[in-house]
Amino acid sequence: MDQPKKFYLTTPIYYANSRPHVGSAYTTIVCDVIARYKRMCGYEVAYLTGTDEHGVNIERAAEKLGIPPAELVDRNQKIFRELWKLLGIQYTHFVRTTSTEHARAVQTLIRRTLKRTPQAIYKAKYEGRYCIYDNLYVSDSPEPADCQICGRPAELISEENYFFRLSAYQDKLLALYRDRPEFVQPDFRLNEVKSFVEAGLKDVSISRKSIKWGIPWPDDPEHVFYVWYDALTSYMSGIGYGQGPDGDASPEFKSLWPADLHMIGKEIIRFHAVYWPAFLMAAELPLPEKIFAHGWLLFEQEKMSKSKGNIAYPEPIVKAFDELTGAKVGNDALRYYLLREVIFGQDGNFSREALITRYNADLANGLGNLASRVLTMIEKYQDGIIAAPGKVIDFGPGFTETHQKVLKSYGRLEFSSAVGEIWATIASTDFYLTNTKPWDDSQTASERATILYRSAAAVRFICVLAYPVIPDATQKVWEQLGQHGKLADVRIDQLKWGDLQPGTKIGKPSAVFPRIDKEEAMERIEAMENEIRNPATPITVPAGTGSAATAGTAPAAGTAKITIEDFAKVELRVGVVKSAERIPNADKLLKVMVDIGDEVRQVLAGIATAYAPEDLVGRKVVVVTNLAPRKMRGLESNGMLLAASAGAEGKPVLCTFAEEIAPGSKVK
Ligand code: ME8
Repeated sequence: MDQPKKFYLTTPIYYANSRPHVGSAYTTIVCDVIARYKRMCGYEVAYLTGTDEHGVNIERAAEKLGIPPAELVDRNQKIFRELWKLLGIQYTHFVRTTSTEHARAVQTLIRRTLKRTPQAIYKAKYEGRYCIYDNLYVSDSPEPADCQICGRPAELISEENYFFRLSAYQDKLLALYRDRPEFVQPDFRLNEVKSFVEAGLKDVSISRKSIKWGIPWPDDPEHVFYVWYDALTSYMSGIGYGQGPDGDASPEFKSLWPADLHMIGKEIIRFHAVYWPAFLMAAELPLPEKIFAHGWLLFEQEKMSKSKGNIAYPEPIVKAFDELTGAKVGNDALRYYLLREVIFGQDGNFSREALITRYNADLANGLGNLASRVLTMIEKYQDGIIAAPGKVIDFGPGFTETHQKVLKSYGRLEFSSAVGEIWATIASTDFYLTNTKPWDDSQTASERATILYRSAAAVRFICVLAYPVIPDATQKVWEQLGQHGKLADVRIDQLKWGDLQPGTKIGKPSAVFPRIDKEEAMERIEAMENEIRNPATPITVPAGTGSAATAGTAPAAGTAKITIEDFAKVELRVGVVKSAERIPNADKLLKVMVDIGDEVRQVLAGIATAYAPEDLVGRKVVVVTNLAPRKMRGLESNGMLLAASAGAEGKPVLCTFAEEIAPGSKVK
């Protein structure tokens, strides 16, 4: 038997100084789609990710928290792994740059370089400006300069370092770009890289004396490796470089290297398309096949980034969708949105509202509705059996054409067009059903069987093609269609229409994408994001009207008892409503100004369905006054109004007082 073809794919390893946001998760999600697609084409895929755990920004972040860097990175790498698990990321290798294996690999690489190309490394004095937030040399002169990514002033660095003679690689790199134009993609990025190299290359410092938190230079431990030399080597250390019997490479490394694809974001292209090939050339190691630099996810028109603080986190989105629908849909919703909305390679705007809209329109009303229509009719009219079509139908070149187009788009990493093609088939199948009306009494059993077979075959076809993007729901529909096994094992490149067997008994139809209420979803996402931003919330307060009450954080009956000291942490005061108003585009929230004795607070309360704003003025309420501020719909809420939650619908009923009581009085 033929050995399966191998495909080795990497994401950048993530800085372990903070938790991932939607922008950073984007690279990993995209790679997971590629990995799943390649596996469905028969490849044995190795997919590497990991955490970048050295460098000055980690050292400083740990210092701020008063913990050792090792503890900080250990804590943070777990957050990455948990997130990848939540997002269903099927990576095969996870590198931590603080591992001994990785350190050995970095040292092996430099030793090999010193042996093969000794003139590539030399010692000299370095003076320049360096951004500690983006780990980037901003300028090679001591003059003050701001970082081109985050805009902050860069720090002055002056020390004796080991240098890599990058200047000697200008011609070799230009020849590489000329001979292998696919090496850097998209092509407009290749042009940027070429212009950069053509303008002349300066040697780069690849060690540091001022930093302790790094991998020691072999035989000169006063120096640690510059974090990018260290980090780039992870693509090799993670698959066994430096661990083999010959001191260089393990059998796994030999079978996987060079990588087929390094997927990265555009801001780190220089490191990957200029430095990395030069480092490898000097070590006389093969170069990766391809580097693809995707665009940024923007949030409010700016790059979503931890140094700017304009961040959306993936966990609240996924969990809010799952909780509100009672189904595992959040992961598919996020993946679908990112892959569909952003033209891969370009920048794209991220908006939670747009994500919810897409979910309802394309997933709930689109695929979910089509699958449910078809399955319900098969159950109703054919006792749950996919009957043979009444007449032999030519499935038509249309589907073959779609199949080819989708494969081509996936192959070119044009995800938005792949998804667009698949959804066009959803629309045309819906249209076909509406036109042929299998529910019409005038249909004979044979006519109906033809329509339902064709529609079920379309749903099956869609499941296979959409699986890399929305793996959870497609697997569910697959099973509901009575198909066996894992979609992951189906060969997407060999998909055939006729593979749907007449006589198949379908499973129980159930909604795979229940609709979601936009406002409720927004509130819940924002509440969970606030929890991430202000993790120190001492205890949660049951049944209130602020976001905590709707976040599903209220302890269920029977949870652990709290002490009186715990309760005393919650500051409750009498408030009197001074004014209240609706918030545009929010059906449930009211903006309430409430007098709590020594100040008038703005509190956002989810009571608009039960109270008219004008009826609230003068009302006495109970306010949680020491709740960390949180933002909802762009407005700050400084506290929470307590309310009971009535009936199955959870209608809010505000807590109030029958007696006269002054605003600001303590409630205990
Ligand atoms: O760069 N939109 O790590 P990192 C799209 N440790 N992608 C984004 C993004 C955004 N708003 N923000 C971040 C590093 N990314 C280095 C890599 S590799 C040898 C070392 C992407 O945690 C970014 O482009 O800053 C990169 O692909 C990934 O998140 C990790 O970024």
